[in-house]
Amino acid sequence: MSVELLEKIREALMKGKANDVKVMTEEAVAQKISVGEILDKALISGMSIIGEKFKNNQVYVPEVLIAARAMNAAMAVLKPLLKAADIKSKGIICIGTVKGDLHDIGKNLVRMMLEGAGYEVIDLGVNVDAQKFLDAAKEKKPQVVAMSALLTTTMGSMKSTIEALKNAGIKVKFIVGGAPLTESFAKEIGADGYAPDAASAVDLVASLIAA
Ligand code: B1M
Repeated sequence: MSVELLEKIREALMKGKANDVKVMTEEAVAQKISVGEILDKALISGMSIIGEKFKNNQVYVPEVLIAARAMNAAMAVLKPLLKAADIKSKGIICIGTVKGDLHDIGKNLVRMMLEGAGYEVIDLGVNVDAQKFLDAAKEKKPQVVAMSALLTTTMGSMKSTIEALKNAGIKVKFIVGGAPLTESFAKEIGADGYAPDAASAVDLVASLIAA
């Protein structure tokens, strides 16, 4: 019975049916299915299937966004219980679109996929300068700082941000992404990793945290 309900939640999440996901998540809670089980077997697993499909061009940005919206609807039900159940997040990530850059659709996708995978994500927004990344890193103590850029003219901000945090003695992994970026650019500026898409960003974060 509970397995069936979790499967139904996962299916509805993948179809982006936010209201159904919310209602069934409430039902699962009422049936005393643990928060961890709802997360792992329904929500996170549904989002990771969507992530894989997105990576393989089997689904596109709109499908990912509506699945993430459904995920958020379920998370609103689970959040108060997460604290009570003392479920630990897999890690803390500070994410932002770099200084001078206002593009946030890709960054938001990365944030949602990371949240869907069980990370606590602090979203610093757009046009984030080095000082703001530095302040957030000091305050939130993330394992990973994640930067997005969509303009060739703003990619340079990534390098200055990495330098500013390294010079301040902050021990954190840096990942970068965004349409104009490449793996070799990421290496050149001293980032720990580059991800071409949101699902790969989740894999990258997992491997960096595990290391
Ligand atoms: Co702008 N824009 N835009 N724009 N815009 C581009 C990027 C551009 C390529 C269009 C073009 O000329 N063909 C061009 C950049 C050229 C360049 O520098 N090479 C451009 C320009 C020039 C500009 C302005 C300068 C235009 C102007 O005003 N003259 C201006 C700049 C404003 C600013 O930022 N200061 C501008 C403004 C805008 C809008 C505000 C109108 C709007 C942004 C709305 C918003 O984001 N809220 C906009 C849009 C929508 C685009 C396009 C059309 C779409 C971008 C997008 O959202 N893609 C874009 C052209 C295009 O890409 N076809 C364009 C969908 C998104 C899911 O993909 O962001 O690549 P993407 O994210 C992917 C991956 O890159 C990766 O994962 C995501 C999902 O797989 N990824 C990461 C992204 N961040 C990551 C971080 C990671 C890991 C992976 O780890 C941290």
